[in-house]
Amino acid sequence: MGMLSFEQKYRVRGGTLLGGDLFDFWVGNFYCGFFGVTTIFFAALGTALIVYGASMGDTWNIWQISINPPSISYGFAIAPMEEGGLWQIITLCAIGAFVSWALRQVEISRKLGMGLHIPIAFSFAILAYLSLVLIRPVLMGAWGYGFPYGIITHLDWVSNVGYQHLAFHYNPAHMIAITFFFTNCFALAMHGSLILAVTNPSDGGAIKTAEHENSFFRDNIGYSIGALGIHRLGMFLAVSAAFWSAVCIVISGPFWQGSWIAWWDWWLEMPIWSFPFAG
Ligand code: 07D
Ligand code: U10
Repeated sequence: MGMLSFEQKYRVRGGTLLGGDLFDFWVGNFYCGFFGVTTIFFAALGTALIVYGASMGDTWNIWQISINPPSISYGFAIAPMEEGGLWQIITLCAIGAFVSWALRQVEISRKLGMGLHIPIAFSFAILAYLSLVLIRPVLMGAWGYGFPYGIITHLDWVSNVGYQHLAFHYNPAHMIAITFFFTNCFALAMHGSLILAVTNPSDGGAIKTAEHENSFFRDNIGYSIGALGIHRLGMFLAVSAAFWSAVCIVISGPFWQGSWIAWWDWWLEMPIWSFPFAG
């Protein structure tokens, strides 16, 4: 059972979105709930279909296994199993499992009487996934624009789509997404190391307090965002990284074809450069 004293108090019935009392119970540490059942259903079915798809392929090499989307010529049709139909069902299972997981997070948050920050943050990860297998394929006109489910093959897909736009580093939304990912990494490194530093004093030393945490950053960079603030910053950076990732791939194809380098021509074409006095 739970490790924290308050769990006995909050491990109560209610707060469910669907199913009422039916699945309102725990299995050891884990809350079940209606969406726990649907998560397990979709995840198990999807995983089994991936293994089935691998068995129909020509390799058991973990790096080479790939479940490919249908060819573009199928458009939005349901493809035969071995020609992308499997990918379509696995995609449905993945979406079902991810959304179920988010809704299970909502139910647990409601039971605990806390905010919905966790399911909201996870929803941005789901959005990024949906941008690749649902939003962009729908805007482009075929399921075949989704990425293949394989370790090497999905990397090949990223490379191919990147070079279709000549130099993906010039995609402005990709730039912003990367900046958020790297800043997030930096912030988490600072936060993790700060927490380890204050909670692991030298032998016989006392564990340090929030005053020390604030003082460290004030002495070092002249500013401390605070214990609550660093978590708000972390959520903002993480959610923004996923959001701008979704934007960067949705604009590539549906809203901008060709080179991302050429997109920056708007700068060269600004009338200010052709003013008479510009020399
Ligand atoms: C999509 C994950 C969602 C996860 C969910 C949960 C399970 C459960 C359970 C194991 C968003 C999944 C849960 C499965 C499993 C158990 C127990 C998060 C997602 C729902 N790029 N690029 C990105 C960089 C280049 C290109 C994103 C860097 C090249 C294309 C990110 C570089 C070219 C696409 C990023 C770089 C190129 C991207 C990916 C450097 C290739 C995309 C992260 C340093 C020649 C993709 C929405 C992401 C994208 C994407 C970073 C280089 C092309 C910002 C740092 C120049 C085509 N690139 N890239 O999306 O935006 O996270 O996807 O060079 O499609 Mg890029
Ligand atoms: C965390 C946390 C937590 C907190 C926190 C934080 C993690 C428990 C308690 C911390 C988190 C934040 C503060 C959040 C904000 C962070 C981000 C958004 C991430 C990105 C960060 C930034 C964009 C900020 C980056 C800022 C930097 C790198 C500071 C730059 C500083 C300088 C350039 C000055 C460097 C100072 C030096 C070297 C020493 C002192 C020097 C001076 C005062 C200058 C004058 C110098 C002299 C008098 C000495 C003579 C000069 C010499 C010898 C040469 C100097 C040469 C120079 C070029 C300066 O988990 O919760 O809450 O808060």
